[in-house]
Amino acid sequence: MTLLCTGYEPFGEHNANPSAQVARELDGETVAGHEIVGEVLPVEFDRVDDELAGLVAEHDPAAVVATGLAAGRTTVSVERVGVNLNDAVTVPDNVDASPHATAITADGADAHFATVPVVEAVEAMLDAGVPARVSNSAGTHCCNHALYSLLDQFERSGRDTPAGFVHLPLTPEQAIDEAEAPERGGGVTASLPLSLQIDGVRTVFETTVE
Ligand code: PCA
Repeated sequence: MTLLCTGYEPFGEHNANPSAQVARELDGETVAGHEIVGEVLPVEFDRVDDELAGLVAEHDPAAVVATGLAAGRTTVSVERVGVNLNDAVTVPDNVDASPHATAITADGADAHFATVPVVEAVEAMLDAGVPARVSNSAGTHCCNHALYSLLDQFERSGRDTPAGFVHLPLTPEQAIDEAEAPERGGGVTASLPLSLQIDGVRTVFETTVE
């Protein structure tokens, strides 16, 4: 079977998205006899559900780990919960949709817990030297939408495939590119090298399927 790893396109003020880079890098790797399929999703609230459903139908994965960028985070963060809420806050999606306090699914549960082993995955990353933590909120943008939608689709269809979401920090290259006048005392946002981010997401898959 396969393992589905999704990343997201760049969005908002960002010219790159490390999650897309991670998905592309992991594409074709094998973990515990399963081949990782890496795919990049559009940052569009209205397309997330169908894109994920299509990828699951196409690849029939043994586990799904979706990933996205959360600039400012200091670690690889494994999300514990997806909530039934869309709010773009101050960052419209890539087709300028900006939902405000709307449900993802009108008749859905308020929240779904991730079904990957969240705590064990974080412990394994820490053991492997990857700065990581459990996160108790994936926010209300497309990343939370992906986590909630995956879990909701699986619950409704009775599919017991583990699914989860990992938020990633900026890469150092991106943090430098986005920094404003650090030589004058301006800040540089927290970052982690892409290689550590890749190790982290691979470890989440290993913990889930091994
Ligand atoms: N991060 C955003 C959406 C796409 C992405 O990579 C989020 O955290 O929801």
